[in-house]
Amino acid sequence: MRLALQDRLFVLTGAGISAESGLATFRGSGGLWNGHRVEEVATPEAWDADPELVWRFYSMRRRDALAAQPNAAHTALARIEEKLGDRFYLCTQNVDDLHERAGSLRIHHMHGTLFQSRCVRCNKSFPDQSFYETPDLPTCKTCASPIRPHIVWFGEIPLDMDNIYRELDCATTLLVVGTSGSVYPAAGFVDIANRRGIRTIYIGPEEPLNTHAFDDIILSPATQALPTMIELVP
Ligand code: BJW
Ligand code: ZN
Repeated sequence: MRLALQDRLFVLTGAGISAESGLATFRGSGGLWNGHRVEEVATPEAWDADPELVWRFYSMRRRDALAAQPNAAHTALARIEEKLGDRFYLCTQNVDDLHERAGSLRIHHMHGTLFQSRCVRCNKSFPDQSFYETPDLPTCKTCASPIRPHIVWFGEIPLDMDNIYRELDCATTLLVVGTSGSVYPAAGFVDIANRRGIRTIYIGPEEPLNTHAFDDIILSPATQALPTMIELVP
């Protein structure tokens, strides 16, 4: 992936980039949590049926993310951003904060963030690192409605799609790292890139579902492939 001075890089990351930091992927060996598939805990229906279960899931995710450290792949992307400045844009599906802790600045969490919550009625998000693991769930100080994780569940619209599409529209290379290509709209970014005729590259140890859509597939863990790319960026 040698870049020229005028190139603009759009990076999409998924759970695979945090796998080597010890955070479980969604569709990796056996799925995720206490026998629950992600579709059972990451939906508005799950929230309506059992908010306590959903909060226990996200409390565990907060605990795991707080204990994890950024790895060489997160750091490599931050180094590439240092070189490219505003010609770099990182869109992550991940809700952990490992990209930020590695130094990434131009980053957007399209599926929300673990360390914010919001009132279901007022809709205003706020920083929150608490664990809610008892039936005594949090409520809004203003309107007393339930507080939910600031996460985009299935059937909800990912955050700030307009800006994502604007960035995709002016990118010259799309680099996708560690995502199975099974969840839309992120899995469709490569099709948008192809319609624009820009270069598309995938990095991960196994082929994603949309593998046919990429120009190049680098079958390698992110911590091995990404650090070697720093020198290819002017
Ligand atoms: C490594 C590695 C290493 C391992 N190095 N790599 C039918 C057709 C098309 C679409 C739909 C449909 N029915 C419904 C839909 C829409 C739906 C959808 O896509 N469903 C599919 C299941 C089909 N999507 C939605 O509902 C989305 N909203 C939407 O579409 O709104 C409409 C709209 C869109 C746009 C504009 C206007 C309107 C919302 C999706 C929300 C997803 N939410 C979740 C959970 C919340 C976050 C959380 O709790 O963390 O987000 S689901 C879960 O999947 C999570 C992830 O961000 C997301 C993607 O998973 P990811 O990252 O790909 O992880 P894995 O586990 O699948 O893959 C890991 C990869 O890493 C693997 O490939 C490994 O090989 C690799 N790997 N080690 C590099 N060391
Ligand atoms: Zn409220």
